[in-house]
Amino acid sequence: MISNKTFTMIKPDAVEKGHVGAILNKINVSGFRIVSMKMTQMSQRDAELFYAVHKERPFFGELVSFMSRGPIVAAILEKENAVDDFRTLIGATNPEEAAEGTLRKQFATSMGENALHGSDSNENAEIEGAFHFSVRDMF
Ligand code: FUP
Repeated sequence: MISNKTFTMIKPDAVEKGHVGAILNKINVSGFRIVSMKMTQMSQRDAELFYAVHKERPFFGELVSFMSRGPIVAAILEKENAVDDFRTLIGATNPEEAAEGTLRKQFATSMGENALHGSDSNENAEIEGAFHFSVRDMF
């Protein structure tokens, strides 16, 4: 079996609403193994760096203030086909377009406050995982 890794954040909206346990359970029963995990809060600069690819977009300021307004749960997850399968599990960026049974359908409230992040490629999964975790925290 070829396992690969993805990176996720349970975003401040979902942490504030007490959805961490339910989200982690769904991730586990969907077959993902937790490689690394922590609760942390991103500074404004952390969020600007993490989302630098979006810095020219009109929503960048809101995205940075949202992602730094409270704690998140960051995790590296492992599974066969992890990147694509996790994006299927979380659903579309806009929760109104997210399929039934997806985490964003269940827990997101808007395009901006959409409960979870999931890496969009193996390369970005590696970069994003390394943003939050050192090798000694990968199990
Ligand atoms: P996704 O890959 O589904 O997380 O979405 P993107 O990488 O396109 O966007 C990253 C984050 O920017 C989203 F989670 C929410 C925010 N965003 C907006 O607030 N408005 C938009 O029009 C697009 C994205």
